[in-house]
Amino acid sequence: MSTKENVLKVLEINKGSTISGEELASQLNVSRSAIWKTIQELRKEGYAIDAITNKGYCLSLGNDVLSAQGILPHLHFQDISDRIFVYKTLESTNLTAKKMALEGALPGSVIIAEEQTKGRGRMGRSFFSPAEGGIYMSILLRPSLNISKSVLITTAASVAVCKAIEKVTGIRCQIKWVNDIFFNNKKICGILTEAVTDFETGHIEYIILGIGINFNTSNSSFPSEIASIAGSLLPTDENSKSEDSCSPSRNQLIAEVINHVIELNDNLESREFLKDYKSRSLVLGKEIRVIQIGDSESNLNGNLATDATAIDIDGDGGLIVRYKDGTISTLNSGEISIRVK
Ligand code: BTX
Repeated sequence: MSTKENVLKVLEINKGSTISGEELASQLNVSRSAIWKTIQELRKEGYAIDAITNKGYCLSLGNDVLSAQGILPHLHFQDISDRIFVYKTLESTNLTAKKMALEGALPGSVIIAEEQTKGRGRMGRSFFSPAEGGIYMSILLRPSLNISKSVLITTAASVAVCKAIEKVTGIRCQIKWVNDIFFNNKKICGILTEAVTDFETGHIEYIILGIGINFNTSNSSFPSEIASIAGSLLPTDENSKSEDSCSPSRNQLIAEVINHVIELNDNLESREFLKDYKSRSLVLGKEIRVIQIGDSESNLNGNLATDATAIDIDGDGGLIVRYKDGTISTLNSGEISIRVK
Protein backbone atom coordinates (compact mmCIF):
# COMPACT_ATOMS: atom_id res chain seq x y z
CA MET A 1 0.00 0.00 0.00
CA SER A 2 1.19 3.54 -0.77
CA THR A 3 1.63 6.14 1.99
CA LYS A 4 -1.53 7.83 0.75
CA GLU A 5 -3.55 4.61 1.06
CA ASN A 6 -2.08 3.95 4.51
CA VAL A 7 -2.81 7.47 5.80
CA LEU A 8 -6.37 7.22 4.46
CA LYS A 9 -6.82 3.83 6.09
CA VAL A 10 -5.82 5.18 9.52
CA LEU A 11 -7.98 8.31 9.07
CA GLU A 12 -11.00 6.18 8.04
CA ILE A 13 -10.58 3.88 11.04
CA ASN A 14 -10.46 6.98 13.28
CA LYS A 15 -13.11 8.90 11.31
CA GLY A 16 -14.53 11.75 13.40
CA SER A 17 -11.65 11.74 15.90
CA THR A 18 -8.28 13.43 15.81
CA ILE A 19 -4.94 11.76 15.29
CA SER A 20 -1.67 13.68 15.52
CA GLY A 21 0.79 13.99 12.65
CA GLU A 22 3.42 12.54 14.96
CA GLU A 23 1.36 9.43 15.70
CA LEU A 24 0.49 8.94 12.03
CA ALA A 25 4.17 9.26 11.13
CA SER A 26 5.30 6.76 13.74
CA GLN A 27 2.48 4.25 12.96
CA LEU A 28 3.34 4.34 9.27
CA ASN A 29 7.08 4.69 9.69
CA VAL A 30 7.37 7.82 7.52
CA SER A 31 8.41 11.41 8.25
CA ARG A 32 5.99 14.06 9.53
CA SER A 33 6.57 16.09 6.38
CA ALA A 34 5.55 13.07 4.27
CA ILE A 35 2.32 12.94 6.32
CA TRP A 36 1.73 16.66 5.79
CA LYS A 37 2.25 16.32 2.00
CA THR A 38 -0.07 13.33 1.86
CA ILE A 39 -2.81 15.19 3.76
CA GLN A 40 -2.56 18.05 1.20
CA GLU A 41 -2.89 15.53 -1.65
CA LEU A 42 -5.91 13.89 -0.07
CA ARG A 43 -7.56 17.27 0.44
CA LYS A 44 -7.00 18.09 -3.23
CA GLU A 45 -8.83 14.87 -4.07
CA GLY A 46 -11.81 16.11 -2.08
CA TYR A 47 -11.33 14.46 1.33
CA ALA A 48 -12.67 16.66 4.13
CA ILE A 49 -9.73 16.57 6.57
CA ASP A 50 -9.60 19.13 9.38
CA ALA A 51 -6.31 20.13 10.97
CA ILE A 52 -6.88 20.96 14.62
CA THR A 53 -4.16 22.98 16.37
CA ASN A 54 -2.14 20.96 18.87
CA LYS A 55 -4.30 17.88 18.20
CA GLY A 56 -3.76 16.75 14.63
CA TYR A 57 -5.86 15.61 11.70
CA CYS A 58 -9.48 14.50 11.61
CA LEU A 59 -11.41 13.01 8.69
CA SER A 60 -14.83 14.60 8.94
CA LEU A 61 -17.75 12.24 9.64
CA GLY A 62 -19.57 13.84 6.70
CA ASN A 63 -16.75 12.95 4.28
CA ASP A 64 -18.15 10.75 1.50
CA VAL A 65 -15.43 10.35 -1.10
CA LEU A 66 -15.55 6.75 -2.30
CA SER A 67 -12.49 4.70 -1.42
CA ALA A 68 -11.52 1.13 -0.56
CA GLN A 69 -10.20 2.45 2.75
CA GLY A 70 -13.63 3.97 3.52
CA ILE A 71 -15.39 0.69 2.70
CA LEU A 72 -13.11 -1.70 4.59
CA PRO A 73 -14.03 -0.75 8.19
CA HIS A 74 -17.64 -1.81 7.43
CA LEU A 75 -16.82 -4.99 5.50
CA HIS A 76 -17.47 -8.37 7.16
CA PHE A 77 -15.42 -10.35 4.66
CA GLN A 78 -11.86 -9.13 5.20
CA ASP A 79 -10.53 -11.89 2.90
CA ILE A 80 -11.63 -9.75 -0.07
CA SER A 81 -10.14 -6.54 1.33
CA ASP A 82 -7.51 -6.42 -1.44
CA ARG A 83 -10.14 -6.91 -4.17
CA ILE A 84 -11.99 -3.60 -3.82
CA PHE A 85 -11.16 -1.34 -6.78
CA VAL A 86 -12.44 2.23 -6.81
CA TYR A 87 -12.24 4.46 -9.92
CA LYS A 88 -13.22 8.07 -10.55
CA THR A 89 -14.73 7.44 -14.00
CA LEU A 90 -15.42 4.28 -15.97
CA GLU A 91 -17.51 3.58 -19.03
CA SER A 92 -19.28 0.83 -17.13
CA THR A 93 -18.25 -1.07 -14.00
CA ASN A 94 -19.77 -4.23 -15.54
CA LEU A 95 -17.56 -3.82 -18.58
CA THR A 96 -14.41 -3.34 -16.47
CA ALA A 97 -15.41 -6.28 -14.26
CA LYS A 98 -15.80 -8.45 -17.37
CA LYS A 99 -12.33 -7.46 -18.62
CA MET A 100 -10.82 -8.13 -15.19
CA ALA A 101 -12.56 -11.52 -15.02
CA LEU A 102 -11.05 -12.49 -18.36
CA GLU A 103 -7.64 -11.44 -17.02
CA GLY A 104 -8.04 -13.74 -14.00
CA ALA A 105 -9.54 -11.51 -11.28
CA LEU A 106 -10.65 -13.46 -8.22
CA PRO A 107 -14.27 -13.99 -7.19
CA GLY A 108 -15.36 -11.43 -4.66
CA SER A 109 -13.63 -8.64 -6.62
CA VAL A 110 -15.66 -5.45 -6.55
CA ILE A 111 -15.33 -2.65 -9.10
CA ILE A 112 -16.75 0.72 -8.12
CA ALA A 113 -16.92 4.05 -9.96
CA GLU A 114 -17.88 7.56 -8.87
CA GLU A 115 -19.30 8.06 -12.36
CA GLN A 116 -20.08 5.99 -15.48
CA THR A 117 -20.04 7.44 -18.96
CA LYS A 118 -21.82 4.45 -20.53
CA GLY A 119 -23.72 2.85 -17.65
CA ARG A 120 -25.66 -0.13 -18.97
CA GLY A 121 -29.14 -1.38 -18.23
CA ARG A 122 -30.89 -4.51 -19.53
CA MET A 123 -31.50 -5.17 -23.21
CA GLY A 124 -29.21 -2.42 -24.48
CA ARG A 125 -30.81 0.29 -22.36
CA SER A 126 -28.65 2.82 -20.56
CA PHE A 127 -28.36 3.65 -16.87
CA PHE A 128 -27.92 7.31 -15.98
CA SER A 129 -24.78 7.43 -13.79
CA PRO A 130 -23.69 10.98 -12.93
CA ALA A 131 -20.76 11.85 -10.69
CA GLU A 132 -21.72 12.79 -7.13
CA GLY A 133 -24.42 11.04 -5.25
CA GLY A 134 -24.59 7.69 -7.04
CA ILE A 135 -23.25 4.21 -6.35
CA TYR A 136 -22.17 2.17 -9.39
CA MET A 137 -20.63 -1.17 -8.52
CA SER A 138 -20.07 -4.63 -9.96
CA ILE A 139 -19.34 -7.75 -7.94
CA LEU A 140 -17.65 -10.78 -9.50
CA LEU A 141 -19.22 -14.00 -8.26
CA ARG A 142 -18.64 -17.64 -9.04
CA PRO A 143 -22.02 -19.13 -9.91
CA SER A 144 -23.02 -21.53 -7.16
CA LEU A 145 -25.89 -23.00 -9.17
CA ASN A 146 -26.94 -23.97 -12.66
CA ILE A 147 -27.27 -20.97 -14.96
CA SER A 148 -30.85 -21.98 -15.81
CA LYS A 149 -31.56 -20.65 -12.30
CA SER A 150 -29.94 -17.31 -13.03
CA VAL A 151 -33.10 -15.31 -12.25
CA LEU A 152 -32.54 -16.45 -8.67
CA ILE A 153 -29.20 -14.60 -8.52
CA THR A 154 -30.85 -11.32 -9.50
CA THR A 155 -33.70 -12.04 -7.09
CA ALA A 156 -31.27 -12.63 -4.21
CA ALA A 157 -29.29 -9.52 -5.13
CA SER A 158 -32.47 -7.40 -4.98
CA VAL A 159 -33.12 -8.64 -1.44
CA ALA A 160 -29.45 -8.08 -0.49
CA VAL A 161 -29.57 -4.46 -1.70
CA CYS A 162 -32.87 -3.79 0.12
CA LYS A 163 -31.51 -5.23 3.37
CA ALA A 164 -28.32 -3.20 3.06
CA ILE A 165 -30.29 0.00 2.41
CA GLU A 166 -32.53 -0.72 5.41
CA LYS A 167 -29.56 -1.34 7.68
CA VAL A 168 -27.72 1.83 6.69
CA THR A 169 -30.62 4.29 6.21
CA GLY A 170 -33.63 2.70 7.91
CA ILE A 171 -35.55 2.99 4.63
CA ARG A 172 -37.65 -0.02 3.57
CA CYS A 173 -37.63 -0.37 -0.22
CA GLN A 174 -39.84 -2.43 -2.50
CA ILE A 175 -38.91 -4.65 -5.43
CA LYS A 176 -40.48 -4.61 -8.87
CA TRP A 177 -39.88 -8.01 -10.46
CA VAL A 178 -37.30 -8.78 -11.34
CA ASN A 179 -34.51 -6.28 -10.82
CA ASP A 180 -35.76 -2.83 -9.92
CA ILE A 181 -35.79 -1.33 -6.45
CA PHE A 182 -38.32 1.34 -5.61
CA PHE A 183 -38.74 3.88 -2.84
CA ASN A 184 -41.72 6.26 -2.70
CA ASN A 185 -42.87 4.81 -6.05
CA LYS A 186 -39.66 5.88 -7.79
CA LYS A 187 -36.94 3.63 -9.14
CA ILE A 188 -33.87 4.21 -7.00
CA CYS A 189 -31.80 1.20 -8.07
CA GLY A 190 -31.34 -1.15 -11.00
CA ILE A 191 -29.51 -4.48 -11.10
CA LEU A 192 -27.90 -5.99 -14.19
CA THR A 193 -26.65 -9.58 -13.99
CA GLU A 194 -24.30 -10.73 -16.75
CA ALA A 195 -22.35 -13.93 -17.33
CA VAL A 196 -18.75 -14.52 -18.45
CA THR A 197 -18.53 -17.77 -20.38
CA ASP A 198 -15.47 -19.86 -21.18
CA PHE A 199 -15.37 -19.82 -24.97
CA GLU A 200 -14.05 -23.37 -25.33
CA THR A 201 -16.09 -25.23 -22.74
CA GLY A 202 -19.17 -23.01 -22.81
CA HIS A 203 -19.19 -23.03 -18.99
CA ILE A 204 -20.21 -19.97 -17.04
CA GLU A 205 -17.04 -18.83 -15.30
CA TYR A 206 -18.36 -15.76 -13.58
CA ILE A 207 -21.50 -13.88 -12.81
CA ILE A 208 -21.12 -10.10 -12.86
CA LEU A 209 -23.62 -8.47 -10.61
CA GLY A 210 -23.96 -4.80 -11.54
CA ILE A 211 -25.78 -2.54 -9.10
CA GLY A 212 -26.62 1.12 -9.63
CA ILE A 213 -28.13 3.11 -6.75
CA ASN A 214 -29.25 6.74 -6.82
CA PHE A 215 -28.04 7.44 -3.29
CA ASN A 216 -28.20 11.18 -2.78
CA THR A 217 -28.46 12.14 -6.43
CA SER A 218 -30.21 15.45 -6.74
CA ASN A 219 -33.72 14.93 -8.18
CA SER A 220 -33.28 17.88 -10.49
CA SER A 221 -30.32 16.19 -12.18
CA PHE A 222 -32.35 13.39 -13.79
CA PRO A 223 -32.76 13.88 -17.54
CA SER A 224 -36.32 14.67 -18.63
CA GLU A 225 -36.93 11.21 -20.13
CA ILE A 226 -36.55 9.54 -16.72
CA ALA A 227 -37.48 12.43 -14.43
CA SER A 228 -40.96 10.99 -13.74
CA ILE A 229 -39.76 7.45 -12.93
CA ALA A 230 -36.35 7.89 -11.28
CA GLY A 231 -35.84 8.85 -7.67
CA SER A 232 -33.11 9.02 -5.10
CA LEU A 233 -32.77 7.34 -1.73
CA LEU A 234 -31.75 10.47 0.16
CA PRO A 235 -32.34 13.22 -2.38
CA THR A 236 -30.46 16.47 -1.96
CA ASP A 237 -30.98 19.54 -4.01
CA GLU A 238 -27.98 21.57 -5.00
CA ASN A 239 -28.63 24.28 -2.39
CA SER A 240 -29.00 21.98 0.56
CA LYS A 241 -26.05 19.63 0.09
CA SER A 242 -24.70 19.33 3.59
CA GLU A 243 -21.87 17.59 5.35
CA ASP A 244 -24.29 16.29 7.97
CA SER A 245 -22.19 14.16 10.27
CA CYS A 246 -25.07 11.80 11.00
CA SER A 247 -25.99 11.02 7.40
CA PRO A 248 -25.07 7.56 6.20
CA SER A 249 -22.21 7.35 3.74
CA ARG A 250 -21.98 5.69 0.34
CA ASN A 251 -18.88 3.79 1.50
CA GLN A 252 -20.94 2.29 4.33
CA LEU A 253 -23.79 1.30 2.01
CA ILE A 254 -21.37 -0.24 -0.52
CA ALA A 255 -19.83 -2.36 2.25
CA GLU A 256 -23.25 -3.51 3.45
CA VAL A 257 -24.33 -4.38 -0.11
CA ILE A 258 -21.18 -6.51 -0.48
CA ASN A 259 -21.80 -8.14 2.93
CA HIS A 260 -25.40 -9.05 2.09
CA VAL A 261 -24.69 -10.15 -1.51
CA ILE A 262 -21.91 -12.53 -0.43
CA GLU A 263 -23.96 -13.90 2.44
CA LEU A 264 -27.02 -14.57 0.26
CA ASN A 265 -24.98 -15.89 -2.65
CA ASP A 266 -23.44 -18.49 -0.33
CA ASN A 267 -26.95 -19.62 0.68
CA LEU A 268 -28.83 -19.39 -2.62
CA GLU A 269 -29.98 -23.00 -2.55
CA SER A 270 -31.88 -22.51 0.70
CA ARG A 271 -34.12 -19.94 -1.04
CA GLU A 272 -34.80 -18.45 2.42
CA PHE A 273 -34.59 -14.94 0.97
CA LEU A 274 -37.65 -15.53 -1.24
CA LYS A 275 -39.90 -14.78 1.76
CA ASP A 276 -38.29 -11.36 2.07
CA TYR A 277 -38.48 -10.88 -1.71
CA LYS A 278 -42.23 -11.57 -1.71
CA SER A 279 -42.91 -9.32 1.28
CA ARG A 280 -41.20 -6.44 -0.56
CA SER A 281 -42.86 -7.11 -3.90
CA LEU A 282 -44.43 -4.17 -5.64
CA VAL A 283 -46.31 -6.38 -8.10
CA LEU A 284 -47.87 -9.33 -6.26
CA GLY A 285 -51.65 -9.18 -6.36
CA LYS A 286 -51.55 -6.32 -8.87
CA GLU A 287 -52.77 -5.98 -12.44
CA ILE A 288 -49.72 -5.80 -14.69
CA ARG A 289 -48.82 -5.53 -18.34
CA VAL A 290 -46.41 -8.21 -19.55
CA ILE A 291 -44.21 -6.96 -22.39
CA GLN A 292 -42.27 -9.38 -24.60
CA ILE A 293 -39.39 -7.31 -25.91
CA GLY A 294 -38.73 -7.46 -29.64
CA ASP A 295 -41.74 -9.61 -30.56
CA SER A 296 -42.94 -9.00 -34.09
CA GLU A 297 -46.66 -9.19 -33.22
CA SER A 298 -46.26 -5.80 -31.73
CA ASN A 299 -48.75 -3.53 -30.09
CA LEU A 300 -46.59 -1.52 -27.65
CA ASN A 301 -43.59 0.32 -29.06
CA GLY A 302 -42.75 -2.67 -31.23
CA ASN A 303 -43.33 -5.15 -28.41
CA LEU A 304 -46.11 -7.62 -27.58
CA ALA A 305 -48.04 -6.66 -24.45
CA THR A 306 -50.60 -8.72 -22.54
CA ASP A 307 -52.56 -7.86 -19.40
CA ALA A 308 -52.35 -10.23 -16.45
CA THR A 309 -52.46 -10.46 -12.65
CA ALA A 310 -49.22 -11.17 -10.77
CA ILE A 311 -50.11 -14.00 -8.37
CA ASP A 312 -46.92 -15.45 -6.93
CA ILE A 313 -43.12 -15.87 -7.13
CA ASP A 314 -41.98 -19.47 -7.67
CA GLY A 315 -39.01 -21.25 -6.03
CA ASP A 316 -36.63 -20.08 -8.77
CA GLY A 317 -37.63 -16.42 -8.62
CA GLY A 318 -39.99 -16.66 -11.63
CA LEU A 319 -43.13 -14.51 -11.62
CA ILE A 320 -46.37 -16.51 -11.82
CA VAL A 321 -49.10 -14.62 -13.66
CA ARG A 322 -52.72 -15.29 -14.59
CA TYR A 323 -53.81 -13.96 -17.98
CA LYS A 324 -57.33 -12.68 -18.65
CA ASP A 325 -58.36 -16.01 -20.24
CA GLY A 326 -57.42 -17.84 -17.01
CA THR A 327 -54.15 -19.30 -18.33
CA ILE A 328 -51.41 -19.41 -15.72
CA SER A 329 -47.81 -18.91 -16.78
CA THR A 330 -44.39 -18.37 -15.14
CA LEU A 331 -42.19 -15.55 -16.42
CA ASN A 332 -38.46 -16.23 -16.23
CA SER A 333 -36.97 -14.67 -19.27
CA GLY A 334 -34.79 -11.60 -19.30
CA GLU A 335 -36.64 -10.67 -22.47
CA ILE A 336 -39.74 -9.74 -20.52
CA SER A 337 -40.57 -6.45 -18.84
CA ILE A 338 -43.61 -5.72 -16.75
CA ARG A 339 -45.49 -2.53 -15.93
CA VAL A 340 -47.71 -2.15 -12.92
CA LYS A 341 -51.05 -0.72 -14.06
P1 BTX B 1 -33.06 -1.56 -16.80
O1 BTX B 1 -32.88 -1.81 -18.25
O2 BTX B 1 -34.10 -2.33 -16.05
O3 BTX B 1 -33.30 -0.04 -16.52
C1 BTX B 1 -32.85 0.96 -17.38
C2 BTX B 1 -34.01 1.92 -17.55
O4 BTX B 1 -34.25 2.59 -16.30
C3 BTX B 1 -33.73 3.01 -18.56
O5 BTX B 1 -34.20 2.68 -19.84
C4 BTX B 1 -34.45 4.23 -17.96
O6 BTX B 1 -35.82 4.19 -18.29
C5 BTX B 1 -34.36 4.00 -16.48
N1 BTX B 1 -33.17 4.60 -15.86
C6 BTX B 1 -31.98 4.90 -16.45
N2 BTX B 1 -31.13 5.40 -15.54
C7 BTX B 1 -31.78 5.41 -14.35
C8 BTX B 1 -31.42 5.81 -13.04
N3 BTX B 1 -30.22 6.31 -12.72
N4 BTX B 1 -32.36 5.68 -12.07
C9 BTX B 1 -33.57 5.18 -12.34
N5 BTX B 1 -33.96 4.80 -13.55
C10 BTX B 1 -33.08 4.91 -14.56
C11 BTX B 1 -31.44 -1.75 -14.83
O7 BTX B 1 -31.65 -1.83 -16.19
C12 BTX B 1 -30.02 -2.21 -14.53
C13 BTX B 1 -29.10 -1.06 -14.32
C14 BTX B 1 -27.77 -1.54 -13.77
C15 BTX B 1 -26.82 -0.39 -13.61
C16 BTX B 1 -25.54 -0.85 -12.97
S1 BTX B 1 -24.54 0.47 -12.48
C17 BTX B 1 -23.22 -0.56 -12.21
C18 BTX B 1 -23.23 -1.59 -13.33
N6 BTX B 1 -22.50 -1.13 -14.48
C19 BTX B 1 -23.30 -0.94 -15.53
O8 BTX B 1 -22.92 -0.53 -16.65
N7 BTX B 1 -24.56 -1.26 -15.21
C20 BTX B 1 -24.65 -1.72 -13.85
